[in-house]
Amino acid sequence: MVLVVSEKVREALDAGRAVVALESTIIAHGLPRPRNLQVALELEDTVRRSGAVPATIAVLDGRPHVGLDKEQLERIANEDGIRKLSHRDLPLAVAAGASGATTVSATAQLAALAGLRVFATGGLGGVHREWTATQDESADLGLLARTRITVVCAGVKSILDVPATLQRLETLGVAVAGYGTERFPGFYLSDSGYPVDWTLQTPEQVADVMRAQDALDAADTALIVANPVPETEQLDPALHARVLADALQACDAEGITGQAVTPFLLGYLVRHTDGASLEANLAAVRGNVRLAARIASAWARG
Ligand code: PSU
Ligand code: MN
Repeated sequence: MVLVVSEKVREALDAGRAVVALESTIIAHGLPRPRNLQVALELEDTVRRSGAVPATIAVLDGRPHVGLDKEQLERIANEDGIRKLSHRDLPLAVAAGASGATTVSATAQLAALAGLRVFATGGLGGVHREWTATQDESADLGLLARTRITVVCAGVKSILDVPATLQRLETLGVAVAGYGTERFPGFYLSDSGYPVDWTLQTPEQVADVMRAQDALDAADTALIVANPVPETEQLDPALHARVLADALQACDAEGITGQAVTPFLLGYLVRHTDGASLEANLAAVRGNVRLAARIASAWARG
């Protein structure tokens, strides 16, 4: 098999211990250097301190890795030419011997292939505003509609069309639950302005849903656990609204399309909020990683 599973991850899986998958696009393309490497190391540490084994996923020299060591994380954070790989890019990158960071869709696919069940990220991709003109819908959604994995996220990125994304998730049959909230979180914001139909309160309840998914033996779909950033750490909603409107305009004016759209918008927000959006993004990711470790532990306890 072309997949390289690190020894630590392999041992944990064999022993039935908790493992949390982490994506690498946020490191290579979602966060500025040098903060990105610090964050990558910090997130892995958070998983360990929460009693689980971290498995950051990326492709290096054509080999998909589940679990990276420090040098490999450094390559993803600092090497020039690290591509952004969604799941459709994986065979192309493998055959070309290329290196790339994996998005939610590619990470979820590789994690499931390695036998991992719990995955933490910041915000999912989804339906972009202007969808009627661009047809830009993240490949994250389609992949989660056919992959049995639990994704802990702070909702979908607020740069997106949130209600359209929620509708797509419903149409695709992907389960969504708020964690400790009846509101769908808004990535940088605790509340996107839209409700969720289901609320879970404990990691054990999440694990119960995962077991029910398996017991029902229906099509392999994901479970999205939407975990809001604490209100005290969210981005000021008024600032968010103002800068986001400018960012969308700039994206359009500069003719940015395809894979470049999301990194452009996230970068614009960081620069025009004096870094406040970065802090809110990190607060969200940290909370998701901690919760994912607790869910993985509840799942491993059986
Ligand atoms: N969450 C973050 N920052 C990010 C991403 C998620 O906090 O940069 C990445 C994820 O890898 C997600 C990707 O899959 O953005 C979506 O990109 P696109 O819209 O091009 O599908
Ligand atoms: Mn896109």
